Amino acid sequence: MKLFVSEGNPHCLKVLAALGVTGVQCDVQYVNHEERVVPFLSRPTLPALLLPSGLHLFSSNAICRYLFEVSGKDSSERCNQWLEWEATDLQPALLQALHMAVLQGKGSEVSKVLQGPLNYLDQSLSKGNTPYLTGEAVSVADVVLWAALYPILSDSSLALGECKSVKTWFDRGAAVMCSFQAAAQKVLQGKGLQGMKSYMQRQPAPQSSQCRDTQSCNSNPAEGEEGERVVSEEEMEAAAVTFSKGLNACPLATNRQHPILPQEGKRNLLVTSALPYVNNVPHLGNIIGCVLSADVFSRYGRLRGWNMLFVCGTDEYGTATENKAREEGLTPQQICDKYHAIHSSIYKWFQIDFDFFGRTTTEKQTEIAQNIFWRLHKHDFLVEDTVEQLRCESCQRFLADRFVEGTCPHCSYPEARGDQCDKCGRLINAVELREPQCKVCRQTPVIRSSKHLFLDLPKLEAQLEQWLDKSTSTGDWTANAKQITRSWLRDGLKPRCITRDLKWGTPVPHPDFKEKVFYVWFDAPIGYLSITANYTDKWEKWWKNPHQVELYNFMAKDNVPFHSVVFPCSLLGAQDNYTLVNHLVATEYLNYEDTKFSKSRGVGVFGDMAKDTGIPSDVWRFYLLYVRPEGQDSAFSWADMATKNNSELLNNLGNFINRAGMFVTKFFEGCVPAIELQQEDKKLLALVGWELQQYIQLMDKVKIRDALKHILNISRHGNQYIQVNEPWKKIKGGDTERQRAGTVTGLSVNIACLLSVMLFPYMPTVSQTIRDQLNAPQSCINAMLQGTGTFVCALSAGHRVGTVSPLFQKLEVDQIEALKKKFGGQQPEDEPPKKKKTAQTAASTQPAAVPAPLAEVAMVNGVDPEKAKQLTLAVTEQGEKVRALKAQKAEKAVITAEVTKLLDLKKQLALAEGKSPEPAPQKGKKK
Ligand code: B3M
Ligand code: ZN
Repeated sequence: MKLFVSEGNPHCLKVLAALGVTGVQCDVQYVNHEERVVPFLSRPTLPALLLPSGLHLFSSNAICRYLFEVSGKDSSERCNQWLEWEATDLQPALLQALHMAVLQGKGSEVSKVLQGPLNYLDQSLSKGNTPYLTGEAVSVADVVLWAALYPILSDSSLALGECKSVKTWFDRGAAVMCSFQAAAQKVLQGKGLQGMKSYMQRQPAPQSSQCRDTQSCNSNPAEGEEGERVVSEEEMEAAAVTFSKGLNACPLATNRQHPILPQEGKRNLLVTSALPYVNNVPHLGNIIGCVLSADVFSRYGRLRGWNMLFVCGTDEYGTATENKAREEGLTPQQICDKYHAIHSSIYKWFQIDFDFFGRTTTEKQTEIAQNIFWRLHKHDFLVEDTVEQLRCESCQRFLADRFVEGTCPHCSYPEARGDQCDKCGRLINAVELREPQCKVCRQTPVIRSSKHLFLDLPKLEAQLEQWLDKSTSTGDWTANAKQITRSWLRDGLKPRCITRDLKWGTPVPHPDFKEKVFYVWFDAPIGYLSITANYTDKWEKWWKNPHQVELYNFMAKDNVPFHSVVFPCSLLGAQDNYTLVNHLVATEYLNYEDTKFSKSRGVGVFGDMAKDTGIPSDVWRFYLLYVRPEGQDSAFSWADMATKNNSELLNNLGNFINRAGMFVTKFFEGCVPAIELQQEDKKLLALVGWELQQYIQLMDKVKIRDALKHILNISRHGNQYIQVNEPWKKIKGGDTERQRAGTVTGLSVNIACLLSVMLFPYMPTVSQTIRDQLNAPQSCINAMLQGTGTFVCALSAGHRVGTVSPLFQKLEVDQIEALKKKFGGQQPEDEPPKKKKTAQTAASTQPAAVPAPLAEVAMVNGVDPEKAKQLTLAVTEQGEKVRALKAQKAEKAVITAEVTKLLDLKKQLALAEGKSPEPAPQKGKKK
């Protein structure tokens, strides 16, 4: 058994204490915070206990309980209740207290946050009248609570009030846990609370105290289960005052004038999204990861009044293009032209509002890439070396990294690419792959040597680290971006080859390397610069101006190391005052239903097909952003898309906006009635204002998915307000009643106007339609998103609205079923098994020289022992994944998707074993 812990992590104290008290034999290994000990979790989780069975436990309380059980002490029901309380009541308060004490220097306020739980503990101890929590002896509950409270209670500088029983209990524990205290010293590095600083800095900030105090925050407010937020009188008055100010003082929205250049005294943001490869059609996962996320943020930034430039373009060089050209019988240039146009039209349909969408095969690219090359050369950051390269004799060419697949030398993942392993994330040199295969013909390539140029990353490492420290601590890097970068640096940097034996690329200008071109990953990021240069001659004002410009890079997580390590090294080494990334925003992966998108299997929705579904572009955007893989992998699901469309867009958002507009039309002849605010209205204003603030805070930090939920919260508040006030009844009453109906209507229609603004980054067309229907003044767009958010009355009494009509349409079950079928590809079991040494990927496109699929030969009567072996492994792995997700209390949709995958794997396994795929009858069902 092996226990993985890290320094500064308070959860590790608990498991070390349990280890000390139980005396269980176990290796303890200290690892870095970011170490991904449990390989299938998308986030590092420490502590983790590796069991002899190979399974991991990674909830600190579960580990403690396990250690007690191993030592023969089963935990009682009472113990379990305490553990539950620790996890749900004490931990959130503790984390907040630690956050305040360690990061905010607010030690004096810690007692406020902890008072409640400590009082509860104190009363329970004094009532229980036993030395320990559950009786006469130390139990797992004592150990867990004791260690959880250890950092706080052993710090005498924190005044924690009178909790006599807690104090006696804690001191008693100290005597029992003497062996643990040495471990605690180690975890906290003898620095007490400050020993947790670097750990705490990496944690998301706990819920705000405002939120906690009212006891009403819901971790998933979008589900609408929350109790009411309690709003103070002051909040209500302030909201009313803001609202009444109206639009007057607000600046007018200005149109963009190209070329956009940095401006003195403004926030100048340069936004890029990863340059999509030109050789294929992007799928929904590509779209949400890069261009759509960047578009939402750019649209938002423009509303905020920031000076934004959003550039992107197709990544056109490299073997992938050469290959595609061969497949389609076109020249590489023709392929680029064809697919560049396809990409452009897809993004246009998705309303991606680039300031400029260029491409990498331009003269500017050659000029800038060669310039950077010569600068690196001059400053001595290039080294020459002879390399062994993989060459496929049957295809008669050197294999680019992406065109070789094999087993990862680090983690043994069988489908690692020649440049990177998708499982452990490490970068690989193609020749290091075990059992390499040419991806085109599946033959084993041979090794040949050739002279190449390398970027001397080790020489740039110190400079890089210094820059990274600054960039990651001052900018908004997503957790995965930081983690991937750190794990990359931890392994130490090696020189990286920047030249290739290819034709289709930017030529290497050095006379000794005349026949070669630049490696795409050296070349492509320079595309950001050259594309900007094709947009404006003054491109250097963006790219050589780090003091005036903030750079945001959007991408999927597999692109991170090239943007955080390799490219910054190129620019640092070139020493020309380049603008380096300040905010690296990386998404996790989006799956398709319960599987991966796959062009070859026809699985998933690709960009060019979305418009043929009849579902509007805005609805696609909404749903993709709703499930944006922000922080963890997520899945596109047709059924879920229909549900979200019907419940959130139609019943919640659309319903509210439509009702508000219709009341004005039907009850007030199309003119906004006078608004006379009462307490209840002010309360609504405060609630709406709060949601707006949350939205702004999240959007500022590029939490696009989270921010969207606050828009939906506002319309939920609005619907409830209308429902309670029933303007359709009041309009038929006496003067006071009619006036009340007027206020409710006036307020609602103004909320609809606010919603149109907040929706603009997500659903630009719907946003405009709402404003058209309400005939809203153009200036309202910029007005509401100033500062921390200002909800003002934009449609004042007497304002005439336009023609109001429904915004959304229901997605029907049969429609969704049909779409699901259409894009589902072949059933997995119909597909030839993906096996090593079989022609597969290119079977349809490379008719010549492709051997018959061996898999079919090896199968006898459908029984395929080799496949069964692989599937058995896959079933075990998937089973663990499902258990882990359940333990993490992951989202239901995510769990369901993984369970479906598991069932499907089991079915395939049964088939491969020649059994009937019917599930075995369930034995006594465990509860
Ligand atoms: N074309 C990889 C990708 O689309 C690559 C990104 C280049 S960004 C400079 O995943
Ligand atoms: Zn080959």
